[in-house]
Amino acid sequence: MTGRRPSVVGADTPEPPFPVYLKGLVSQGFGRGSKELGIPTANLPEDVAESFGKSTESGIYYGWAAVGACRDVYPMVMSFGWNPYYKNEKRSAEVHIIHKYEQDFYGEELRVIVTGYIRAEKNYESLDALIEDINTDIQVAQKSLARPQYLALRADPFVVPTTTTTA
Ligand code: ADP
Ligand code: RBF
Ligand code: MG
Repeated sequence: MTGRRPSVVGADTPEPPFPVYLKGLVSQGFGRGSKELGIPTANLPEDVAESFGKSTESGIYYGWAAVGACRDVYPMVMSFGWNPYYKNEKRSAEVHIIHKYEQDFYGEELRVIVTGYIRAEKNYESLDALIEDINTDIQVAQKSLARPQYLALRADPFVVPTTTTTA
């Protein structure tokens, strides 16, 4: 049992180090089947994850995300943590965008504004428990992002490409 969790996290205005701006080409993950769980996670490049780790701890974060030339900005939840796959030498940053995409977007530019921290990473006894917590993370992100100072970042030029920008 995970118990009840707060439905909104973080101050009403993002506090340092947030907002944190991350950008990179989507790379192949570890094929752990996130998509099969209904929760695909797009991986940011390792060096981008490394730079995020300089100002933050491991855990689950929320914010805004946009892909490629598309000007639509969606809420996102991000898992940032040590990766056993690399014998815990590297941390990965995996972004689940809260939007239904018709196609994969490997190799495209992913732009993310991390606006706050949700919780620490946990070890789960079952996949169902993990999925339940991720679904709660998604609700927490949506509610937390509905505040004015967070909504304002959705229009930030960092995530919304101008019409003249080339990738
Ligand atoms: P991998 O192990 O390669 O990360 P996943 O099963 O986690 O595989 O799938 C991630 C890929 O799914 C992303 O790189 C992206 O191309 C695609 N994708 C489709 N919809 C989404 C979404 N809503 N959020 C994140 N990635 C998505
Ligand atoms: N994996 C964990 O082992 N513990 C976690 O607390 C955890 N939280 C996650 C939260 C979010 C929002 C997302 C998208 C993934 C999370 N994962 C967690 C899953 C992990 O990073 C990876 O996506 C899965 O291992 C893929 O099946
Ligand atoms: Mg993934």
